[in-house]
Amino acid sequence: MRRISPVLQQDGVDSDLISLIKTILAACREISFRVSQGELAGVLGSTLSENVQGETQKKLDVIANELLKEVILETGVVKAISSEEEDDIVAGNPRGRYLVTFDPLDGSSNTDINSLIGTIFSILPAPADKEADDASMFLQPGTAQVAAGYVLYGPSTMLALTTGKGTRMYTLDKTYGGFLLTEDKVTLPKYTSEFAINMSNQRFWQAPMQGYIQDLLLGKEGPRGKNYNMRWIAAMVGDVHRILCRGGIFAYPADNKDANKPYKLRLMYEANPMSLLIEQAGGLSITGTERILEIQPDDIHQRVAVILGSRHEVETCLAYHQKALSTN
Ligand code: AFP
Repeated sequence: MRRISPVLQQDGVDSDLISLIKTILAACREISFRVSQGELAGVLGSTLSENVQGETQKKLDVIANELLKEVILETGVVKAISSEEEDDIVAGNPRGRYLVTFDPLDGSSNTDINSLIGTIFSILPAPADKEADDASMFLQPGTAQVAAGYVLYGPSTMLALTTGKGTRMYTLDKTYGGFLLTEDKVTLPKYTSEFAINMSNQRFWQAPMQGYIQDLLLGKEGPRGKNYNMRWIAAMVGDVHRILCRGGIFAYPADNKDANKPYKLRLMYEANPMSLLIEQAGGLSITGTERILEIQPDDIHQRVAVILGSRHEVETCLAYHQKALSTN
């Protein structure tokens, strides 16, 4: 089985980028250990970082954020980081070549029930002509990402990673401490009969989404002519992992539950990295009107509607949205 470095070298990935990815993964191994300690995490402390020793009474998402921030900034190749857990960006080395965005613990409410959670990260090139504390550096579309991935803390700890040459999966070998390649070419089936959506929001969705899901629920007797199954993990990282493994469609669409917050998921920390992983595996990722990876961000914490997964199913969902636009 192959370790991560030779695989990335074979893909021609820059050596600084390889060491940055490996540093992120070192932090994720530590998070994996903490997560596996469950209720004991606050009592037994750390294996990696001296600085977070003694601070372990904090919640796991705060601990994960601090670990990632600390080790990423220490690499010297990162100009700034932006985290879902931080209001502002954190400046690093002014000459650093990369920017890193991350959601340290996606699905953090699942920690209370010992269910799936994960770390999502995205790496962008750092513009040379801007100061390290200039947040506008991060306002690049998802197509600019040089790497994106997540580490899923489940029964096994798994990494899904892309550097633009397909999506690969690795499994953490806890006996030797590294990630080993376990799926060289993740390929999403084009067709699916499984969907993931929080159905409790149904009455708040816009008409095209209402119509699309209604037709899935009608099953064999409806226009889709087949029965659909539903899954919802309440951690995007878990739902996307299932889709990368066996196909499906995931949606967190716009809703009017709260007029000030029509979307839930974050573009830079969730939607962009997941969209790159999905597209690199042959799937599609859209908002309902546009390709997510082409969105020009205007704020580091901006939120978007997300519809991603198996190509044919996402195209079908898109057709419901386009039909609504053309009849309006
Ligand atoms: P948290 O990380 O705050 O728990 O949110 C997770 C998440 O953003 C995403 O990972 C899930 O798909 C979604 O929220 C779940 O949302 P619901 O609360 O509507 O189930």
